[in-house]
Amino acid sequence: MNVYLKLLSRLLLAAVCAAAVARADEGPSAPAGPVVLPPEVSALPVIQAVLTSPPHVPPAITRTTSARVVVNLEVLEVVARLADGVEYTFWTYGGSVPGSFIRIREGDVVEFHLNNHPSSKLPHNIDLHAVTGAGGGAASTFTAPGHSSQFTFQALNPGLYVYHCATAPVPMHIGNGMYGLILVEPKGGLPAVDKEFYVMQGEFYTTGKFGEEGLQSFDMAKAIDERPPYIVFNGAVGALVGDKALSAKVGDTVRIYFGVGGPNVVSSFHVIGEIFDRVYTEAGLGAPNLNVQTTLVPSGGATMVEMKLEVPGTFILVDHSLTRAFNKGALGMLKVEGAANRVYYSGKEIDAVYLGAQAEAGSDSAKREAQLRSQIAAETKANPVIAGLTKEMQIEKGKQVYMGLCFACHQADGKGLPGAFPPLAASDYMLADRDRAIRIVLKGLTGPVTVNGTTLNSVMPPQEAVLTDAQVADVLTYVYNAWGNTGEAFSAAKVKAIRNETH
Ligand code: HEC
Ligand SMILES: [Cu+2]
Repeated sequence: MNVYLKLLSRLLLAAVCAAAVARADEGPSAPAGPVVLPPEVSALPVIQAVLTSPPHVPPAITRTTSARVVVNLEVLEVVARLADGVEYTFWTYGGSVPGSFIRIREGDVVEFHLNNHPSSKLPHNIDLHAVTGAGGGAASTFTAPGHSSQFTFQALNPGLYVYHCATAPVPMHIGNGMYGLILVEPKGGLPAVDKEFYVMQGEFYTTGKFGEEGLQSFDMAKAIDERPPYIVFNGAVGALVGDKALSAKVGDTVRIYFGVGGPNVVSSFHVIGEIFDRVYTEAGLGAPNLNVQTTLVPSGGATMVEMKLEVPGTFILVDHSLTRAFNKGALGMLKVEGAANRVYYSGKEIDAVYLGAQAEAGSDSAKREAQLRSQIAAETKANPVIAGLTKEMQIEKGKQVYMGLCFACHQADGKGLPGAFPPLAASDYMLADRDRAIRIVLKGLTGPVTVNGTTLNSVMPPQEAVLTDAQVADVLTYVYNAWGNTGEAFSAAKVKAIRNETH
């Protein structure tokens, strides 16, 4: 009959039979009535907690005394996008993955309400790692659809803590998105920063492969084998890219509250092109580690990283176990605007490409470029009509960019690799739309793409942080004129216009 009732009775039975056995997943516990608070606690001001969905963080706490904080968290089962064309039934706290960010202060007495929406199909609960008490609140919050549970706890330890569902089967509830972060600010507060962000990594065990379209469901066998098709930041592939990228300005100090929901996979958290000035390892509030490149974050754990942004650009957040980033979705972006500091980073030195033995053709083309340069100089003196030579020059410069960057995937002969990288040689897809080609090089490409009748569903990383407008124009001029392709030269001005496009 009713799945939920069956499950509930199974849990009750398990609780009775195994009363003495410690369980990670907690079934229901009978309500004991509201706690009678001592007068000094009941005298505390009552404050309604501000909850935010990712990547937002509630404002810093400015009060200097404890409070009774009321948290109202709603459990919602929602169908939402996991990747382009891929949907998933997420179980959430507050409608988002990760769930709402909760911010309280050390010493606060929290009146916690867990409200399970009537449209839910299953009971849920919550285990907050910030709670000192059996199950972290799990048994006290076991809540049927259309019900609400209340319990009280005092935040004894400051820190950044994961919360998650602990209803059986626990890995399935977490694997469907039931996790989030609760920050317990220390009494003295945290150091002030200019921007704070909320990012969590978690993996999804879909029945279909990565990118397989349609509504996907949870695959328990894959979960047990720890073979997730998706490992993502903030609940979906691309949740933090393009117009959803995190944004800041040069000179800002940013803090990322980074957690791992799991249920299984740990993260080697790294930001490409930045160094964490401070890492509060495992979100412990002792002295931070300084000048860290990559920090390991356990499943069911968190960290706080802080970095001052010295130069503009797009900085890529990854799990540095990199196939997770480039093939499973664990990739986000931090876009930093402001004036360049070319001593810190001279992003425009276009000839500094190293060409290894594999890219011999590239170094020949460097020589050829030098020849053409002097030829142009000579020719310009005698003849102002130099258009043809400029295109040839762009082709040679573009070839160097190609041999330093694109060839690793699309191959030196432009034929790609079947099943992994699409061809650029005679690519009907590429040749059909020049602006789209510029956009792909700048912004990357995800989702299914059909080239010469063969469909691939992979990820091309964006190159906008790596290449100048001129380099993009040159490399496309090269690929549009190599391996039998023919096409006009691309202009840096056109690339610039597309780079500045708003979505
Ligand atoms: C890390 C590997 C990688 C690198 C480096 C890379 N690409 Fe790609 N590229 C891909 C993948 C994978 C796809 C297909 C993406 C998809 O299926 O969504 C792709 C797709 C494309 C496409 C559209 C498909 C086609 O064949 O017409 C173009 C054009 C393209 N890349 C050009 C470039 C150029 C130019 C560079 C160098 C500036 C480059 N790529 C660098 C992996 C890469
Ligand atoms: Cu649950």
